[in-house]
Amino acid sequence: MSAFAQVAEYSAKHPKPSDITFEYGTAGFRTIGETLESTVFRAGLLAALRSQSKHGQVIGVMITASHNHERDNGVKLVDSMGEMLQQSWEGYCTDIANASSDSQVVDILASIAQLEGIDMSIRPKVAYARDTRPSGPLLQAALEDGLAALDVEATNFGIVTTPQLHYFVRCLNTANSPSPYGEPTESGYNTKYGQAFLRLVDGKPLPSTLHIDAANGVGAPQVRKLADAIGSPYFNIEVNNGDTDTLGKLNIDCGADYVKSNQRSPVGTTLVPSGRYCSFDGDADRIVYYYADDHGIFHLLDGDKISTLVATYLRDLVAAAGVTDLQVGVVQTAYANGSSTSYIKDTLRLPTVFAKTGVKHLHHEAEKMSIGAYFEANGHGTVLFNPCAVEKLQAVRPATPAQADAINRLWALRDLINESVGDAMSDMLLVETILICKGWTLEQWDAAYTDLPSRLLKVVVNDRNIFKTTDAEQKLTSPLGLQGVVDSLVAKFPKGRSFVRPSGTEDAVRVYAEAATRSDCDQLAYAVAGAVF
Ligand code: NG1
Ligand code: ZN
Repeated sequence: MSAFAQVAEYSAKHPKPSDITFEYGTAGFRTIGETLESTVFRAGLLAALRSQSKHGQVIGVMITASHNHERDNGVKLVDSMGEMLQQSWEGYCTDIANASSDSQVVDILASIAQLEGIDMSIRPKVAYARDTRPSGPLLQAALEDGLAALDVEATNFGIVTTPQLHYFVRCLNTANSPSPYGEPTESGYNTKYGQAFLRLVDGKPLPSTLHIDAANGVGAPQVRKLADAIGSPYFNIEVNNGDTDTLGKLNIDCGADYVKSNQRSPVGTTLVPSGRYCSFDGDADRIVYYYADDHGIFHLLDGDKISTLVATYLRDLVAAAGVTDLQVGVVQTAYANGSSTSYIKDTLRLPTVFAKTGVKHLHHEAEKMSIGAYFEANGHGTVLFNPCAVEKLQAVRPATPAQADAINRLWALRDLINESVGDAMSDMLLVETILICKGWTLEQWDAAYTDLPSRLLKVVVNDRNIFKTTDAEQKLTSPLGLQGVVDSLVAKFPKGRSFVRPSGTEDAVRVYAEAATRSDCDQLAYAVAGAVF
C-alpha cells in the first residue's frame, strides 16, 4: 500500500479556498484564521515528510499569528534543532498549500519524497502547539488530520509560547545526545531557565516589581508559571493584559508590537517614574522594555537596546575570562536605529553585520560568529554560542577566582538563553540578570546612547511584488528609478536614512526613515511614502 494512500481522503475534508493563493513568508503562512484549514492540514503532511528526511527526528508545527490581529492565524514549521524551517523547504510548503485538488496534494508529496530521496518506511515524528486564538482549535483539528493521514507519532504540547515549542523540539532531538538541551516539558523549561537565573543573580531579587504586559496572549499564563518556578521573593512580577479568555483583546492596544510601533505604553498601564515595564507580543517571542522619566516622558528600550546591553555584558565577561581569541558580534537589520549601530561599532568596538528582516536571516549570520547576539529592533532575538567558542571556553584553565567566576557565568548564561529562537521569557531573564549584576535601573541602561528619531510607515500598494531589494533590503532594485528618488530625499536631511521594502507578512510595503530631528524624520518618511504610492 502506498504511504500516501489515505492522504486524498483526509484532504477532501479540508478543501482549499479557490480564491486564495498562500505563501510561506517570513514567519510561515499568515492570514485570516478560518481560511487556513487546508494550509494547516497540508503543513502537517509536510512536517511528516520533513521528519522522515531527517531520519525520524521530531519536527515542530506552531499555530500562531504572533502580534497580528486575533482573527488572523498562521502556521510555521520548526526544524529539528528548534530553528526555523530550512529555506529550501519553504517552496515545498507554498507549492502544497496551493495545490488545487486532493490528488495534486498527493502528487506533490510524492515528488518531494522522490526529490529528497525520502525513506518512507521511517515513522515520522511531529510536535505541535498553538497560541490562544479562537481559530486555534479548528486549525489544530486540521493539523491532526494531516498527521493521522501519514501515521505520524504526534505530541500535542497544548497552548504554549512559540519559543517554548522550539525549545521542546530541540530537547526531544538532543535527548540521547552527549549534550541534551533540557527536559521537553513546561516544567522542564521553567526549571532550566529559572535555575540558570537564580545561579546568575546569586540570591538577589529583582530590584522592584516588573510589570509585564502579556498582550492578552499565551505569554500571560506561561510567565506566571515561570515566576512560580523561580519563586518569591526573587521574581516579583505583575502581569497586565493577561486576559486570554475574553474574545477581542489579543494584541489590541497592547503588546510589544503596539508599544514599539506607537512608542507608547499599553492600555491599562499608567507608567510611574522608576517603575519597570516590559511587553511581550501575542506568542511571546518578542519583548521590549520601557519606563517614564521624572517628567513622565515615555522611553522605549527596544531590541537594539537589548542587543547592546547583552553584547556589552558578554564582551566584558569574555575579557574577564581571559579568552583572547573569542569575538562577540552583533547582527542587526536595517531597522536598527543608526545610533545603536554607531554605538556598537565605535564605542563597544564590536563587529556588526546587517541581515535581511526575519529572524532566520539573523540567526544564520549569528551562527558565523563566535558568540553572536542578534535582535530585530522589534525585540525578537537571542544569542548563539558557536561550537568553536564552546570548545575554547572548555579549554580554559582559570588562573584566578575572577577568571573562574567569569567562565562560570558564561556557562550559566548559555543555560539562560534559548538558543533555538528569540524568546521573550528567556530574554527577560537575561535582561534582568544583567541589570541586577550591574545594579542598573532602566534609565541607566538607556543612557548608553540616544536613539535617532525614527518612523515606520505601512503603504498599501497595488502589487508589492514589484518591489525588489538588495544589500540586506536597504536598496531598491525595482521599480526602476525609485531608489534614486529615495536617495535624493535622504540627502536633504542631516543624519537622514530611509529604505523601502515589501513586507514578508502583510500585503503592504514598509517605509522606514530616521533623521537628526523628529520633524526631519517625519518629513522624510512621508516624502518617501509619497514616492512609493
Ligand atoms: P515584515 O512584515 O516582513 O516587515 C515583520 C517584522 C519582522 C519580523 C516578521 C515576523 C518589522 C518591521 N517587521 O516582518 O521584523 O518580526 O514580521 O514576525 O517589524
Ligand atoms: Zn511573535
